[in-house]
Formats: sequence, structure tokens, C-alpha cells
Amino acid sequence: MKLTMGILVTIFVAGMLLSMRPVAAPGVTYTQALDVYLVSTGGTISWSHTYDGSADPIATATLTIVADDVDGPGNGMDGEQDNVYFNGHLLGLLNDIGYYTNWGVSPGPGNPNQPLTTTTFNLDPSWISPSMPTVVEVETGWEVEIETSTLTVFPIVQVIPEVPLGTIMSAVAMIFAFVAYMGTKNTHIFRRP
Ligand SMILES: [Ca+2]
Ligand SMILES: [Ca+2]
Ligand SMILES: [Ca+2]
Repeated sequence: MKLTMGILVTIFVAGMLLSMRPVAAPGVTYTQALDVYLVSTGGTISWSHTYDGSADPIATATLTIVADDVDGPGNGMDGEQDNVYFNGHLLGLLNDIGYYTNWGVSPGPGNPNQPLTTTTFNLDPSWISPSMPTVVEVETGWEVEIETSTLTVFPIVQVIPEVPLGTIMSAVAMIFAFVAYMGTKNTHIFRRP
């Protein structure tokens, strides 16, 4: 009988664990990839990201910019320093190619002469709003093309174990029914030797 009860309890506990299911927060990852394809020499390149609120509550967010011809040091110069601003906040510099090239930008996707650069910035969730102006200040005397800009907003995922009450009640009822059945049909198992 002890063994039978042990098996029943094990089945009951296993049933409860199996019926636990993660409950995800309603937020989903929001991604907005924009084609920018704007060129500037020593000026500013501006565009704007929008957000529809679908990732709330927000955990983290990133901005990834693909640029053409962000020169690094070389040719007697220290390379170009192009600052990026997002919704009024200075994020930092675009990554450069790593060296200077005599080539300039190739308007449109890609550049047959030199690699593009990709820069990803982490964004403070408090900076995310319905409309977010994004600006690259190209250093004086230098030229760059911003090709694409991708905003990604990640939601907080809450996992809450949930045990349906019905499952517990059914399991308890099953145990009582079994014990009662054993008590009436096999009373000898309760006797002590
Ligand atoms: Ca160049
Ligand atoms: Ca290009
Ligand atoms: Ca350049």
C-alpha cells in the first residue's frame, strides 16, 4: 500500500509539474529596418524611427546602422569621426573601416570597392517613444553614406508557473477514489501481520 501511495503521489506531483506552463508577457519583439541611403559631406544625415508600443514592457533596445565609407586612420589623417544621435541622446561614433581608402561612397546598397561597416548601439528603454529622430553628424571634410538603420525593441518576458485548479482537484479526487476502492476490495492490505 505504501508503494501504491508512493506511485500515486509521484504521478500527482508529475501531473502538476507537467501542467505548469509558462505564461509569456504580451509584448513581442519590435523591429523596424529602414532604407536610408543618404550621402553627406561634412553635414548631417537625418531620418526617424517610429515605435508602435508592441514590445511593452521594454527590456532592452538596439540601433544598428550600416554605413558606406566611414574611413579609418591613414594617409596622414586620423580618419573620420561621425557622431550618432538618437532621440536627442548622443550614442557615440560610427565604426570605421579600420583604414583610410581613396574610394568614396557608392550610392545605393553596398560598395564594390570597400567593405561596409555595421555599428550597433544599446539604447536606454526610456529613450523609446512613438517617433525618434536619428541623426549622423558627418565630420567636416569627410563623406559617408548611411545605408540602413534598424531599431529593435525587446520585451520583458515573464514566465509564471501556473497550475490549473482543475488539475489539482482531479488528482486529489483520483487518489481518494483509489484509496477508498482499495479499502473496500482489498482490506487485507491494511491489516498488520
Ligand atoms: Ca574613403
Ligand atoms: Ca553604398
Ligand atoms: Ca569617408
